[in-house]
Amino acid sequence: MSRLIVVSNRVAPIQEGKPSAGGLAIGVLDALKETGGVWFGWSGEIVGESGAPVVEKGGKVTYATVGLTRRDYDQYYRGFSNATLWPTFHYRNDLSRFDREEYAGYMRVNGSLAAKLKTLLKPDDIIWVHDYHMLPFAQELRKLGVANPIGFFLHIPFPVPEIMRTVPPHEELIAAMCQYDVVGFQTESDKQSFIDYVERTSRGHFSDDGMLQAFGRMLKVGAYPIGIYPEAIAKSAEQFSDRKQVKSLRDSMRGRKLIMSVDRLDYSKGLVERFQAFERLLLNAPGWHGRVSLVQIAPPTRADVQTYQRIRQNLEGEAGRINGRFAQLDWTPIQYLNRKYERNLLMALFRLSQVGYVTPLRDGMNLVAKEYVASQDPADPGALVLSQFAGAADQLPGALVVNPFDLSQMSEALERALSMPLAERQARHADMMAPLRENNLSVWRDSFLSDLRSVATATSVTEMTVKTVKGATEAKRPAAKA
Ligand code: GDG
Repeated sequence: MSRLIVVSNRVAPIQEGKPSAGGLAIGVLDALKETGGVWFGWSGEIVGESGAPVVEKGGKVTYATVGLTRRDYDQYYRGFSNATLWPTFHYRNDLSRFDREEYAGYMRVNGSLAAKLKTLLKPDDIIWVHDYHMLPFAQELRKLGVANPIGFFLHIPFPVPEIMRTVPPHEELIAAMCQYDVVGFQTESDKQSFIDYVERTSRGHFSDDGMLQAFGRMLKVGAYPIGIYPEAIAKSAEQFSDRKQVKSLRDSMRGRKLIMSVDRLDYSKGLVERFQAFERLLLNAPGWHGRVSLVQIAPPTRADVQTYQRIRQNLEGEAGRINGRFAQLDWTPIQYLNRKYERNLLMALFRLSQVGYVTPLRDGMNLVAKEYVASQDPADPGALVLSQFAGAADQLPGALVVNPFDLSQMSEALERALSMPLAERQARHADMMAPLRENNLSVWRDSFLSDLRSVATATSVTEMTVKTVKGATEAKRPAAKA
């Protein structure tokens, strides 16, 4: 079996089982731990000069990491990736900026990372690239003559063409994405947005077999919703329920109901709106005063990006204002914890709570929603209030689906979730567990990689045939468009 090379912007630290608070790291590490392979990307360090990859082994996974210079970090990571692509792909083009030098830095870093990866590659490796930091990575590898199969998975939403076109080099980026053999999205609607762009703007053609013809290339385009391992999560949630911190929270609740939210601190997660909808519940239904608390865990990420400093201040302000308005001597309505917690502890806290409150304004998938469901005690499960703009809403039929821009609807859903009878909670939980089991993380990985392997084989067979017929001597795989 060929070696799997996973490429992502950030490689999680080598201590196994301790990935950073981020869906990509959690998904990729879990997927790699089973199959083994190489994980290549940025070490998280800023260095004077970026050198050759540092290679270390951790269990079945080989970690190959490189540092970034301050200039690379500012232009590629903070700049074009997180100040242009991230907001735009989350439909926040009001927060997006474009700077030509940052874009040049983004392309340069993709080129230099590709050159570094090339030194580690074997001819039969298959390469799986992840996320918006690396849209042009295959194009850069192809320029260097790499002919291996290369797939790409986008963890975040892909915007409709009108939004995509607000990124000035949009066509270059899409042409670069078409250098992959498989391009995967979280949902059918993200996939459709990409196809719409290519068909309308670049005169591509998508056929029923999932193949897209565009920019002189044939590639597979599909939806591969990322999953979790629900059984493992259920087990750790149960085991960790005895932990001191869980018991002391349970004791401090003294029969009060608990609404749990966990998100990286990010404007796409709809935290302010969520607090305001909870405030509306307290306003409209005073019977809940003293009987329900919202615990929001929000570990900081990208703390040096200015927009993230603003959201933090904003959120602290809102939590303070709402608590000031409603708190009683023995009751704090919102507990806002701006730090990271151990993963198993989070799952146990999910299990302890009566409501999971997951209301992003836009989200690729949202693993927290799936983890919340998997953590529940099937005999007495909590209810899930979930945004219609999370990819997970397509897959969790038992959730109370809300529009996070409608505060009244969210507060009504909270009240309904808090009062939901046991039989309904059980039925909804069972409805959600079935698809979680069926489409677990292995299914996500295996279906993507099986498409990548078969497209790569089909393409090389077609090319061999073409070569034989024409007697051509061109490279095995079509070269990247310059
Ligand atoms: C991106 C896309 C897509 C959170 N706080 C802590 C902690 N977490 C863990 C959660 C969950 C993960 O981080 C967050 O995953 P999400 O999917 O909710 O969101 P993103 O980080 O934005 O992930 C997203 C995902 O990629 C996967 O494709 O679903 O749409 O944006 O697993 O539990 N983990 C620990 N401590 C915390 O305080 N240990």
